[in-house]
Amino acid sequence: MGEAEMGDQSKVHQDSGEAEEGEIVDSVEAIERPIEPANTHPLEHSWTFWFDNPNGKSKQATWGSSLRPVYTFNTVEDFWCVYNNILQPSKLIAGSDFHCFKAGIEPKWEDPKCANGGKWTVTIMKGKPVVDTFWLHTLLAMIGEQFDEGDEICGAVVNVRARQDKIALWTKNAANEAAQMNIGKQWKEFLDYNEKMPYMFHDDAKKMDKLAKNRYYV
Ligand code: MGP
Repeated sequence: MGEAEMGDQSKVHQDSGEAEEGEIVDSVEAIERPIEPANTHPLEHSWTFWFDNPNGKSKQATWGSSLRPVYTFNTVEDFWCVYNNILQPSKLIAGSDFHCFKAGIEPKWEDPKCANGGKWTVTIMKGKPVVDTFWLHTLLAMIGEQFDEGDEICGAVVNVRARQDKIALWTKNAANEAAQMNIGKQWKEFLDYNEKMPYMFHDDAKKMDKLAKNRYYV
C-alpha cells in the first residue's frame, strides 16, 4: 500500500470514529466511547408532546390559544429521556391538558386527521395514583405500536381536573365502528381497566358540546 493510500485510510478512520471489522481497538478512549446515536431504537412514528397552560385558560378567548407543542421524539431513548424529566399527571395542577400525538397531527377537533374522528375516554377518581400508570401504559401502547389498528390512532390526552382526571385516546375514523371497538377493547386490556368505557364522535362534541352523547361503549 502506497504512502498516499495509507494516509487516506487513516483519515477515513479518524473521521468515522468506527473500528472496522477485525481491527484491534487499542486505546482506552475508543473502548469507553459513549453510545453513538446509531445505537438508538427508532419508533415507527415521531410523536409530539403538547401542553395546555391552565393559567391561560380563564383568560383565553378561543379554546386552544394556549396549547403548545413541547417536544417531538422518535426513538425509545428520547421518549424515556423526556418522560423521566417531566411531571406525571398526578403532579400537574388542575386544569392542565397534556397530550401526546403523532407528529403532524394537532390535538384539536379541527385538525384534518381528527375532524372525522372521536375518542375513547377513561375517567379516574381524583387522588388515585393509577392515573400515572394508565397514562404511561397508554403512551407505551401507542408509541410501541401495540394496537392492531395503529393507523387509526391520532394520540392521547390526559385532562387533569379538580374532581376527576380523564385520559382519552383519539382516533381517526369515528364511523368505522369495528375499528373503534377493536381499539377500545385492546386499550382496556392494556390498562387492565374493567369499567364501561364510552366513545364520542368529535363532530357531536363540536355541535352539541356538553349535550353530546356517546356513540359506542366497550
Ligand atoms: P375539555 O377540556 O376537553 O373537556 O373541553 P372537560 O374537561 O370536560 O371540560 P373543562 O371545562 O373541565 O375543561 C372543554 C371545552 O373546550 C369543550 O366543551 C369545548 O368548548 C372546548 N374544546 C375542547 N376541545 C378538545 C376542543 C377542540 O379540539 N377544539 C375546539 N374548538 N374546542 C375544544
